[in-house]
Amino acid sequence: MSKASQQIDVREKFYQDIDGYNMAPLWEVYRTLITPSPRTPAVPHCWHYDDVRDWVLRAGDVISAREAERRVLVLENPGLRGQTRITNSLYAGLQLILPGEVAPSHRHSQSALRFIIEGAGAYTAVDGERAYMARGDLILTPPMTWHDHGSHGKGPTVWLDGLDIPIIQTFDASFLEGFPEESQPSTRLPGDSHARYGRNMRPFGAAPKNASSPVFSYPYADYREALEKMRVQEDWDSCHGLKMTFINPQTGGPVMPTIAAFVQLLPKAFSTSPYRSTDGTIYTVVDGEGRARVGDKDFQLTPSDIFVVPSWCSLQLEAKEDLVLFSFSDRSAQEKLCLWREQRGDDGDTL
Ligand code: 1HN
Repeated sequence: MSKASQQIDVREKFYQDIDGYNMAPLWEVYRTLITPSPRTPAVPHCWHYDDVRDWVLRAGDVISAREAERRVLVLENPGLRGQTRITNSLYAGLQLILPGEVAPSHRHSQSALRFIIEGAGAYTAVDGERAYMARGDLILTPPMTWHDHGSHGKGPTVWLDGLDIPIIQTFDASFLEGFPEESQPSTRLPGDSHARYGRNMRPFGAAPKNASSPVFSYPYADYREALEKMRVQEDWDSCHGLKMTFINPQTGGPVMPTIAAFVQLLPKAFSTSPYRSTDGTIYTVVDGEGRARVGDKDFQLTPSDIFVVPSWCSLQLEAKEDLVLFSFSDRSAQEKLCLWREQRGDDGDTL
């Protein structure tokens, strides 16, 4: 037997011996743990809304919102099947509420956002205030805020949910409580939080409280108008077009402690330079048509399509028509942990 194979035998025996003591050799896994750049099992993927819409609506035939608590079809990354996640750190799903239904009130440690895809007349109530939903609106339910959903509408309402479930799992820090009643009482008028915090003022004497925004509804009409006003200036970023971060007006920082949300406009025929960053990002098409090249995959984009760009995977976008994209990621958490990095393809780097 060669010296090398003898040594392997000795090692295998050693590993078996220490295994009984719940110990393992670092050197066998070291290079997979600490990599020179991010490696993720998540892969680029696109859920074309035309393909999945019917399944979401058919979920309404198999279970009620009340029984399901939340009637959601989870968008599972093909590289992470069975793990209830779209990236390693974030969960996403498509939730359905039908007329007259209620998704009962609860609160939990997880941060959640909703991006409304279709429907009218549904609402989310957050800590006593209702926000009515329209296509393209962003609604937040920050950690430990009571929230329930309901609909007075005529047809189905569907939205994209984004939560930091895997992050909370990593920290083993999950708490969930049910509200004593199915729907929480309305203790504030709709628009109350916007009146207090959403007009470049804040209540006199009120100090910033925490890392979550006190404004929890960001209507499509507002941000679209802002984008249209700004586009006249034509100061396009070569990697992002015209991109805005939704902020917590108390801090100027991202909307929630772990999740950041963005919207961007690319004018017709605009093509971005490749770009990558450490925050795996979920995008959905608000308006327009185009194409996304994500790593070595190509996605044709039409309204309400959802695609995922894993960490450190390059993204290049093309707008066939004026293209408006909403996106969210864990950038908020990564920046707090001093982890976030980016690389721009227009700096001469090849991505
Ligand atoms: C949740 O609370 C909602 O409030 C949606 O709509 C999806 C997935 C896992 C855990 C809690 C919601 C969720 C969730």
